[in-house]
Parts: sequence; C-alpha cells; structure tokens
Amino acid sequence: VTGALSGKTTPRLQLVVPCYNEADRLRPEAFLSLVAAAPDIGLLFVDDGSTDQTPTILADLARHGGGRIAVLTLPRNAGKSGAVQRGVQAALEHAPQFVGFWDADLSTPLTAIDELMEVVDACPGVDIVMGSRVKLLGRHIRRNELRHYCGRLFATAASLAVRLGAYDTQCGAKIFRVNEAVRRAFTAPFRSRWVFDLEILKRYLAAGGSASHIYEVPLTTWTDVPGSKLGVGHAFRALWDLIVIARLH
Ligand SMILES: Nc1nc2c(ncn2[C@@H]2O[C@H](COP(=O)(O)OP(=O)(O)OP(=O)(O)O)[C@@H](O)[C@H]2O)c(=O)[nH]1
Ligand SMILES: [Mg+2]
Repeated sequence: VTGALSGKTTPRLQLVVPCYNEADRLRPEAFLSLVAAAPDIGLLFVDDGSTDQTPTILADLARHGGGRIAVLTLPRNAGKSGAVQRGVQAALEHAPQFVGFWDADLSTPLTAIDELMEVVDACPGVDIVMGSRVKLLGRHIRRNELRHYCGRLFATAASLAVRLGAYDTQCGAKIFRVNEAVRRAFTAPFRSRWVFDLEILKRYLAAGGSASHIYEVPLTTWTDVPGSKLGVGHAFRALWDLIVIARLH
C-alpha cells in the first residue's frame, strides 16, 4: 500500500475502489472533492494489475488526498472479486467502523454514500447496506434495456440462489459495519470473479450474520457508464458461478 493513511485517526468509513484499466473512466476530481468534504471517509484504490495509465492517476490521487487516499497495487490482475477482497482486508487493518466498496466508474454517484450511511447510522442493527437499482418513478436509473432485463433475470436467479429475496445483489455500491461476521466474509479469496457479492452474503450468513440485518437502499441515481469490460462470455460465466455458489456450504 502506498500513500498509506497518515491521518491521526482512522476514518470511520474506509471505501475500497477496485480499478482495472480505468484511466479513461476515472474522475479524480470527484474523489478529491469527496475526501475534502467528508473528513470521516478514507479511500483505498486497488490497482488490479492495470496496464494503462491507471497507476499514474492513482499515485497522483494519493499525493493530493491529504493522507486519506491510499493505493494498493496488485502485481497481477485478480478480477473485481480479488481486488475487493484484498482491498477490504487491507482496509480492515486500520480498524475502521465501516468498510465498503464502490465501482470506479461512479455509475453509483459518490453522493449515494450518504444515503447508505444514513441507514447504518439510524439503524444500529443493520450490518450490510447495499445500493439497489430499482427503476422507480422520479428516480434516475439509466441502464440500457438489454442490460436492465438481463440484470433483472440474473438478480432474480441470484436472489433465489441465496434464498434471500434481495432485489439487486450485484450493484457495485455496498457498505458494511465491521463486526465478526463481516470480517469473516472477507477473510478468504472468493471463488467467483463476478458473483462474489453473493458469496459475501452467504459467508456473512454462515458466520452468524442475519438476513434481517441486510438492508437495500433504492438509489436515486444510477447511470450506465460506457466502457464496461463485461461481455456475453462473462454473462455465461456468471451464470455458472451462480450455480456453483448456490451449491456451496
Ligand atoms: N472488468 C473488470 N473490472 C475490474 C477488474 N478488477 C477490478 N475491476 C473494477 O470493477 C468495477 C466494475 O467493473 P465494470 O467493468 O464497470 O463492471 P460493469 O460491467 O460496469 O458492471 P455494472 O456497473 O454492474 O454494469 C470497476 O471499478 C472496475 O475497475 C477486472 O479484472 N475486470
Ligand atoms: Mg460499471
């Protein structure tokens, strides 16, 4: 980890941002404004073996982050699940009250952090709070039709697989209250590259967590950011992973 957190106190929330070749999509100013405005948030970017300008951009961010932006560099690409798992492990070393992860493309805007944190603040029983992309009237959930319907099919299957009744397990915006069950959910590498969100939930439940302590927040804004590296091959792989994970434990 470089640019390690030099602040005197650990920020209350450590947010992990996995990045794989994100030079074209990263918006450094958005992250810098966040840490400037929110003294209780620290960011840990994970460079997931990027081969573009991502490392330079992240090093620059860490330099200007006032001690609250750090970068964990993985020598080889580990996939989003590997990046998130390693990142959360590293973040936990600083003993924050909350950890989370957030997609680098800011499909979920950083303003939603407050929407999620409001829930854990208001409800001490809630351990996991997840952004949920529900197309309600008056919200700005902009997802291309094909991805929306494929996503809905997948989400329904995923929800059945963990017998949880969640609406959207796959949204890349999640925050966790650090406790034993949450810690244990992140201890070992995940089996799946893309369906690891489900593994987190399954592990949390297996470690003594409770389904009633998981909370989904319908996001006010979510936008498909072009440049996703997910293709049809990934979709089939994700379905296969889903079957494997459903049968775990
Ligand atoms: N594609 C990809 N993303 C990775 C990898 N490692 C980390 N990530 C990060 O994982 C996050 C999600 O990746 P995306 O490519 O935006 O996934 P997506 O297809 O947009 O998924 P949705 O936003 O749910 O539509 C980003 O922050 C990526 O930088 C990797 O090996 N491949
Ligand atoms: Mg995305």
